[in-house]
Amino acid sequence: MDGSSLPETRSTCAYCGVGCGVLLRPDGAGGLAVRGDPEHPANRGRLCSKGTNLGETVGLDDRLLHPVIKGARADWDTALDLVAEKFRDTVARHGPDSVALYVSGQLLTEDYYIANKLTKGYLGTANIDTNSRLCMASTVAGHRRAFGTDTVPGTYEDLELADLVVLTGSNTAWCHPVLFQRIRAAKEARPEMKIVVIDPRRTATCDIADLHLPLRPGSDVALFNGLLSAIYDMGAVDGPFLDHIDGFEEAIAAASDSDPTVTGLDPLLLKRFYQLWVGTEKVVTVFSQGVNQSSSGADKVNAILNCHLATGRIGKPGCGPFSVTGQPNAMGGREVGGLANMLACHMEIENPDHRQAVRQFWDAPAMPEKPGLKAVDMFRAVGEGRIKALWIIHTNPAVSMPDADRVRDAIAGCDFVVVSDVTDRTDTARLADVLLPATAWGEKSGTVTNSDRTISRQRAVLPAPGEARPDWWAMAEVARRMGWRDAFDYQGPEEIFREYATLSGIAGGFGLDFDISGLKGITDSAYDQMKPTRWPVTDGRQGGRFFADGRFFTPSGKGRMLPLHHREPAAQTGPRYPFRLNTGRIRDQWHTMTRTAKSAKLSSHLAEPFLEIHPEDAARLKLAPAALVQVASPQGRGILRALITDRVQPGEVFAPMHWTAETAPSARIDALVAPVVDPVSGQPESKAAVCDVQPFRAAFYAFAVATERFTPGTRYWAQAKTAQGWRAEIACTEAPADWEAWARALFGIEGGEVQVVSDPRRGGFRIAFHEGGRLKAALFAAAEPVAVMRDYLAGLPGEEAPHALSGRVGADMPDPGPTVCACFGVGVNTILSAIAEQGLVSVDQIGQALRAGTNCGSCRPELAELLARIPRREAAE
Ligand SMILES: Nc1nc2c(c(=O)[nH]1)N[C@H]1C(S)=C(S)[C@@H](COP(=O)(O)OP(=O)(O)OC[C@H]3O[C@@H](n4cnc5c(=O)[nH]c(N)nc54)[C@H](O)[C@@H]3O)O[C@H]1N2
Ligand SMILES: Nc1nc2c(c(=O)[nH]1)N[C@H]1C(S)=C(S)[C@@H](COP(=O)(O)OP(=O)(O)OC[C@H]3O[C@@H](n4cnc5c(=O)[nH]c(N)nc54)[C@H](O)[C@@H]3O)O[C@H]1N2
Ligand code: SF4
Ligand SMILES: [Mo]
Repeated sequence: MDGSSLPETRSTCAYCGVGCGVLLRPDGAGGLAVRGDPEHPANRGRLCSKGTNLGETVGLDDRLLHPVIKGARADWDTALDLVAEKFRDTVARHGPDSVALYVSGQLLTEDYYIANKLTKGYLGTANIDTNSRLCMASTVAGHRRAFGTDTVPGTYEDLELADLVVLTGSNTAWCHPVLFQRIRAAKEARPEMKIVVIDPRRTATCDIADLHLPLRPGSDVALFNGLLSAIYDMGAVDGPFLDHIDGFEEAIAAASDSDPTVTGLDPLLLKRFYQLWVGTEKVVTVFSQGVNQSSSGADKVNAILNCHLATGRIGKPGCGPFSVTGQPNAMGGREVGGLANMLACHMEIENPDHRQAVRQFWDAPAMPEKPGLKAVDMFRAVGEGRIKALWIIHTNPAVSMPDADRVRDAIAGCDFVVVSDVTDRTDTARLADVLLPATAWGEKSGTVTNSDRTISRQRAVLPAPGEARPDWWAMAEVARRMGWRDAFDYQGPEEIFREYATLSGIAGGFGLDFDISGLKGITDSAYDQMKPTRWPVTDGRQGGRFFADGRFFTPSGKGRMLPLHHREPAAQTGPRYPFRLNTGRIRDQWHTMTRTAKSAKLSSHLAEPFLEIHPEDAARLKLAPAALVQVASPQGRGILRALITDRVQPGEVFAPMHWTAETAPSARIDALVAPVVDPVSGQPESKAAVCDVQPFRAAFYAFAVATERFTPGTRYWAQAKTAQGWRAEIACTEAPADWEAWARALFGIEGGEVQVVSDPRRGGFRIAFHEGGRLKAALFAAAEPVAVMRDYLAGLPGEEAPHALSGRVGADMPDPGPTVCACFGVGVNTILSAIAEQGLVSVDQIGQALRAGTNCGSCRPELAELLARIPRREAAE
């Protein structure tokens, strides 16, 4: 069938919590064309680089297509029977708390609902937690303390209506790129709108900032306590609104005790920020992981909420605190009660009335009375043998949990581990006793809720490959095999959704916020057609904002301000571990890379893990550019490429969270992060570990490209997909005696045409293998980090490339350099020379000349940085 004649289907992006609408057109041959949905309220047609390149990630390479038991192919019946039997036996022998589910903010709401019902209602344990514990738990705790429920008061429009947008602990440009584009566009339309970025690093987000506050890591409570004092001192308190707020006096007293100098910020800069905030009525404070992932995460959240409550700047157009969610259904998971300390629909496990109502509704045989184990404690219990059967669904904890080596070992040592994933190539899947193949994004169907409470449909447009099945189906099947036939007798996600909407009406009856009972009678076809819908949805109300009316969900009906005190991050730097280790995300990879790394385009932006380190520290450690460094913490160690930059402060280093044993085994950064948590929320402190940094001296360094995947297995390696094959960085502490034999073993090549250039005196060796005149593989090794044109070489495998061993393009052809624009594949060198040669002075002009930045716009901050690097003509003249 001609692909272009297939109709487009509306769906929602697979990745972040912005929740952009997409239009999908399958090409009939397994491929998928993707564009932004002009009608979706979250993005109005925009997409970022990850959304734009979704089509490159739906291929079936590396997919898990059938169940696996102990490494051997199995059928679904056998696998499901085994899971049911092991869970039943474990509960019978060791009690319900000896089993656990660890799930994900990327599950669809319907999957999530089943996971929660199975665990809390039927297995009779609250031991279900989610990777949202690593992500949103501090916000959930902060919201509940201040509002009585976990409610996001505002909507995305507020970001455009505000006169001041504060982005704190959020690299919005890379992590919520479409919101960033919306803010940028609003500022372009109303240049008087101000943007403040609060982040220890100078990130791409600072591109649109009027003010950047590079605070000391972990000092947000002091910063916002200072703001609260300024609000008070400058008479900006909203007196009438305070009638609806408890705790004002205590909060002010604590704030005035607070010392803002612990932020390390210039007092004048602080004052400018305070004056701007206090003097601007319409202010939105956006916060994300720089706030949440902290041993004082919940306090940081409440410090922000305090300021909005004191000024009554909440729930009104252009005003409010705004937690942006990370995962596509982080919000849905919170609604459905995925956290160990919640019940469904924002009801509370420790509230006997809530418990009784849910139990009755589910007709549940058993119901836990106290919260279950939170993620860090859960894996500790796994390690100690207290949890004996564990089901991990849609998350990769052997990489993403703090103290990841210990977590990996705990999973490996657990009696019975089930992993549901779309691939078996993950650090966690490799440890499973039973692997269950899940249908992936594009093949499955259900709902997700984004950061502004908008529920959108994900729709299936591709057939389920092999024996892959939806996650809800696998869980419901296990439940039925455990004897709960009627309670889990669902024919499809729409049935689950109706049940869930009905249950939410009970929550509404308790006066809670999350009530979508208006959708409880939704027909199959209405569910099929469902448009993006902001909750609540009841007979009386749909969507809108919360709290401007002063009505909160606490027992007193009042909002709560909290007295807060600054606490240092739990791990302290000292002579042994002098650096503060910050971690986070890069623009074009998603978490543990199981999907984005399938895209050559997304992999070309930053093809290797790195450690950002300040030039002064690099000079002290005698690090040459592109040196490798050994990073050690009390928990573990790693090897990364040094990226010397003043974007980080002296004494602080930053590493991405994305690389795994599959892609760069020495760069699993969570192996270095301590399992310290916020006592209120249980969220780990992923942003403030401590470490030592030392040069890593290798006997040789190499760069390799090949048409087929290869696994270097050396002390250091990092691999990435290219358009027609793979590329890798390699380093080893021992040079091989026979280079050619080593290279052949690396690539698994026996015969073939071979070219060799070797320079034994300087430790240099280059080898290329050709077949039928086309390059199959090439290795460039040297005693120092190899200087070759990597992005050019990455394009050669599969091509006729007789001169590959020169390592550089011929004089007549330019080297594009590392990709900046992932949509049109425009490299840094191409951009720099166009700027210089054509005298380009703006990002738009670069777009006109090269198309870079004109599609998704995710690279615009980097284009601006490149412009700044080249002196303008006027300046030069
Ligand atoms: N490209 C991409 N986008 C993503 C994801 C992805 O994997 N890749 N993941 C999604 C998910 S699940 C999430 S949760 C979000 C996360 O989105 P973000 O929270 O924006 O991303 P991070 O890079 O984790 O951290 C944000 C910033 O917090 C800063 N920070 C560190 N410590 C502090 C501190 O003490 N105070 C303050 N104020 N800031 C600090 C860091 O320097 C970092 O720049 O991104 C979502 N979007
Ligand atoms: N150091 C450090 N650590 C961090 C963070 C940090 O900033 N710094 N951030 C934390 C945060 S905010 C988050 S959200 C976590 C994310 O960490 P994880 O959740 O562990 O990361 P993902 O790579 O998103 O894992 C998702 C898994 O689900 C699989 N999968 C994809 N689609 C499906 C499907 O449809 N069904 C099933 N069953 N499986 C599927 C993928 O292949 C992958 O293995 O990391 C946390 N860890
Ligand atoms: S901002 Fe990008 S990753 Fe996030 S939902 Fe939109 S297109 Fe997807
Ligand atoms: Mo997250």
